Amino acid sequence: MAGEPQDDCLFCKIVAGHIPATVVRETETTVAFRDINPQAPTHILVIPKVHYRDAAALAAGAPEIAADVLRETQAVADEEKLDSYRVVFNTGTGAGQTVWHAHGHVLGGRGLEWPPG
Ligand code: D5M
Repeated sequence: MAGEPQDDCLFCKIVAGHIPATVVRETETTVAFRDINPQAPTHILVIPKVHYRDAAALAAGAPEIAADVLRETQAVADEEKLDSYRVVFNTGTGAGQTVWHAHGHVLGGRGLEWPPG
């Protein structure tokens, strides 16, 4: 069921503490941790504790938690002292989504080109 932890979900396992992660922030509804394969000096993932397959499903099913995730991207940027940064929600295989638990990438600490690849 949407929102319920999934046994086969990597990020649900991080939320449960069953897989280690470098957690930088945690709230009642979200966890932020460093990406294992960083694409910038700062590359942090902000995820909801509840399981939704992508950001759109999260926004539809739990809009208040989607707002929490967005607020946390700013909190992460503040903690990392980023005045410019990018938030990316890869949605769908063609966009590069590989983990099917909603997550926002916070990228910063270097110049970021536009358009992205
Ligand atoms: O982003 C999924 C991201 O998740 C990708 O940048 C790697 C990251 N990842 C995968 N496993 C881990 C663990 N164990 N810790 C931290 N980060 C991880 P996507 O947008 O789905 O491609």
